[in-house]
Amino acid sequence: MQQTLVIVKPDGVQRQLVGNILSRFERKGIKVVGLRLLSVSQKQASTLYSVHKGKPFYDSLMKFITSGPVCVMCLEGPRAIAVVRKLMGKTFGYDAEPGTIRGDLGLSKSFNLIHGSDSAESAKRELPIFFEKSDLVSYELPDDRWIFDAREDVEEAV
Ligand code: 3AN
Repeated sequence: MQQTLVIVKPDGVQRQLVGNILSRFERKGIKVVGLRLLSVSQKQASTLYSVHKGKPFYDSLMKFITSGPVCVMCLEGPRAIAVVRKLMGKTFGYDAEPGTIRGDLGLSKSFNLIHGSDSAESAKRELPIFFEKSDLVSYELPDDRWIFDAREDVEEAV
């Protein structure tokens, strides 16, 4: 099982798309194990986007992510990191495939609705910015055994 960080960015919260976005992950069979609505602090934002420091869009990215409430989630499932990235679609809404979150719901370059960890290392680094271990829950769902065949081999970095 992998855990990954998803953020519905300020544009998604303002446009009341949290439910729509969350339900796509739920329908897929991915489990929500942490969920919070919060305002991102400067410190959290600079840690989250440390890899983009120095890039031309860094300042506007920082301004945007701190501009209003966001919904942060810890999502869990087999191959969750890659699956979430697929459901998100390509970075820019105008470029993202129909059927994906960005492809269906947005057309902007900078207002792109959602962040998702891009690797196991990123997830490991990003989750603690918003969640303590004790914020996350572990639970079984009745459908779990129909969503994923436990005999399947899943090789993944956690
Ligand atoms: P993704 O969110 O698909 O992982 P990244 O990690 O390349 O995309 O970029 C992080 C964020 O930086 C994006 N979500 C987007 O908001 C912003 N961004 C990336 N490239 C650009 C760009 N060329 N112009 C404006 N914003 C950008």
